[in-house]
Amino acid sequence: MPLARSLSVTSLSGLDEWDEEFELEDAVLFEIAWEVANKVGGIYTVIQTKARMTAEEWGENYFLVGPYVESNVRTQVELIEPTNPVLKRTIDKMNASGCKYAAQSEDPPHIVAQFHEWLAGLGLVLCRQRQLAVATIFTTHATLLGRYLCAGNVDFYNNLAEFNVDKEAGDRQIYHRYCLERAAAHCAHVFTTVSQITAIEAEFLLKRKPDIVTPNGLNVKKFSAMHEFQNLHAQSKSRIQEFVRGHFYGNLDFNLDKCLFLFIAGRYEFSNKGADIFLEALARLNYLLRVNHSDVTVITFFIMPARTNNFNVETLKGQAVRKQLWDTAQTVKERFGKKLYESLLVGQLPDVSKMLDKEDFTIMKRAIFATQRQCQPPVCTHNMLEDSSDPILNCVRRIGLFNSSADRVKIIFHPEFLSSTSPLLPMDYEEFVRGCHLGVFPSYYEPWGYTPAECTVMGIPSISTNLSGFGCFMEEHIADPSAYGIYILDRRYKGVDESCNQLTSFLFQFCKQSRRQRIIQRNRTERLSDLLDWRYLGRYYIAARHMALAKAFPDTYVYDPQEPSSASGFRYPRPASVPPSPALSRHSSPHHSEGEDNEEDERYDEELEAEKDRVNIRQPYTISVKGKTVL
Ligand code: G6P
Ligand code: 1S3
Repeated sequence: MPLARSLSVTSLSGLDEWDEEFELEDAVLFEIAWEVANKVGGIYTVIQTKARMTAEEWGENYFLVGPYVESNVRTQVELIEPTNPVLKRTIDKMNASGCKYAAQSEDPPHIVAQFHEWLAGLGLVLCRQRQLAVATIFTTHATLLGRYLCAGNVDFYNNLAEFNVDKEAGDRQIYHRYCLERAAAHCAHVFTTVSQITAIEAEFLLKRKPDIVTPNGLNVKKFSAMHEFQNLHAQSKSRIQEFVRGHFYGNLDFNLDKCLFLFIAGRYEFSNKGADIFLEALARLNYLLRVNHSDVTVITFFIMPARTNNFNVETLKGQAVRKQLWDTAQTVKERFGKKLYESLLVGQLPDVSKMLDKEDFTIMKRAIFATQRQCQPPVCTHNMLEDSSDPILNCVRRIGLFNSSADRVKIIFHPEFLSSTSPLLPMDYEEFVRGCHLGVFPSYYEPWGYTPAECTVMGIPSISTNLSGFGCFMEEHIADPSAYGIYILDRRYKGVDESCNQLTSFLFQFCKQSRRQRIIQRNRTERLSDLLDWRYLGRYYIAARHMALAKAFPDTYVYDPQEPSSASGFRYPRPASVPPSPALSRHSSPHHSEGEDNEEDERYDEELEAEKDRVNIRQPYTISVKGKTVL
């Protein structure tokens, strides 16, 4: 029995809503990945954030297949009986035969199956080897060999064409996995990857050029009040400040209101993720801030999971001391309030000099005594299992950034992902990002890079690179990315030292911005979120699926790619309202209010919308089903 569904595609900002309904025939979509309901890294985010949009398109005929991990099933999966009879039969047969390959049904639907990464790729190779009637897509989010080569300090991008891939894979003892990845890429009807830069890498290392690039999107949360995300920044920032009060107890000799919170987060690949160059740039920034007598303090968080043996005592003690000081203040406040109340009850103004008695002072002195500290605030929040060989700690030792009073740049290495149940910093990742001022991701190897994308949709500026999929994508779609708080570091055409200087300069310029400039910049950053929404980027996945269906079932589906035209892409114009550089700021008056900033920004929003209307977005392909053009 053929199943009918409707498909609706909405383009960027709903500019040209396409809502024609058509029969997608009896097709079923499977998406297979190791990270389905199993968080390891970025692929989980791709699948989890895209699921809603894909389910809207495919309804009950969309199936995600992942590993059975009991704890994940309990927390992330709702167990139900399949309603599709063909699928039910298949699952029953698989169950009965111990999960072996089931016999074909008499009335098979058109199946499209998308396999992510080499781990799932084995299924694709077997589908093809057994000549199953399945339209297959293989998506690689990074190449195995690329990741290994980059981690080994190789001049990767200048030597892409030179690598003897078999030998390199063999030398790194990943030959079997490499072969699987390459076989999946070659067997697939459609081969995709997440960015242009990884497409080039795949062409050289896997020897197949991807058919289509499917950039990673996010679910963009829209608030009814336009500046709600600014309020959230202020709320989350105050919670980070609370943590900092505890961490730096006894050494709080800097102005918390003039503190900027920077962070890097992700898989702990020291040089691939650019932690090496970031630390070096921080050392240079520290020097610049000191010699320029800056009153800004930069607190930098490294959130990268490593092997640990829980939190360390000094870090926990910091939060305990802070809590104790807070409790003491509350106790004294209550005693003070009681005396004040008694005095008012008898119609007298209180004698302020007698409001605090000896006991109050004793309590306070005891609390202050507890804040005395013989050591500097710790760099690392946890006991590291490989402390002496840890690359971040070793680099910190070399550059000497030990959180001393003289340093304007402080470092906090939190070698565990954040959690709202942590006794130290009880915030989840999203809350933490919102409270920071700048995300720094100077990666050398980054096929896409969700971290700067997540910053963008939350209105937090970020630094990425022109070697990351995200950085290249933003460069392509924004006329002046840095004006929008998207700083793109040149790691492609510059040497390491030059890139490091550029990074230092980005950081130093950022530190020189006034609060008002930061607020305006955050407003601009947040405006880019439409660009990263699955509502727009999901169309590339749709195209990949139709391309695969057309290749596997040419009698039913036709896919007709069109020549790209200059009008096919939207580029955010340079913001005209307020210059991004502190030197060019039009308002020097200290009385200029945040309200005025917002009005000015709203005017700019209108300009931007008008520009979006002018530049229409075209589909780069058409799709027809049984001779009828549907897209
Ligand atoms: C948001 C809040 C403002 C606050 C500002 C602080 O914009 O709405 O009330 O003053 O954040 O910005 P900053 O960059 O200094 O953290
Ligand atoms: C990969 O995860 P990673 O951090 O190892 O896949 C992600 C999702 O496509 C991508 O954002 C990231 O760049 C890749 O490196």
